[in-house]
Amino acid sequence: MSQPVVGVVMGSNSDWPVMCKAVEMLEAFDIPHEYQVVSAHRTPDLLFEYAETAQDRGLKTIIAGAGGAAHLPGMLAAKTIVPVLGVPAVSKYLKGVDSLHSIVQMPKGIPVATFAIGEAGAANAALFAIAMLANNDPALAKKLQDFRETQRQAALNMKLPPEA
Ligand code: RP5
Repeated sequence: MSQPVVGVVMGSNSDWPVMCKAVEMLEAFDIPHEYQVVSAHRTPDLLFEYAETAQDRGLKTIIAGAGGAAHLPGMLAAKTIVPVLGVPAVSKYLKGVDSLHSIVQMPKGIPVATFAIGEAGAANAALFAIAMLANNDPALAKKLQDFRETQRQAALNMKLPPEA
């Protein structure tokens, strides 16, 4: 795959079942990407290095997923001007509400675009990254339009009540 333009990071491999939905979406759209574990509290030096090198390495967006006291997206955003898209992971005890509040409540000045808790948030973060890239890529914009059309047709074909 060519030079990654989207980086997907997560605080733990336990976030993979959620964050793989972002990776799968990027793969479906043939977006050059990379993914790895970067933890704000377990590997803070790696976090700094990742954020500090992101722009020079060609990343246009970073999708960051974390759970609990989810400071990974905010800390990345503090260290790079590459846009950070935050995905709240589903946490064991508070079911991701803690993650959501941790990520969404960034103080003014250092933004993190925050998505829904869990798989929908991960997939939508990827779609949002794709939409930003599509601003300068007509072929990708067409793919995104086709994706929307597929969903439109699926909704139009829905039967009620749903079949078991
Ligand atoms: C966060 O702590 C991770 O993002 C994960 O959601 C949560 C729990 O991590 P593990 O204890 O499962 O490694 O850093």
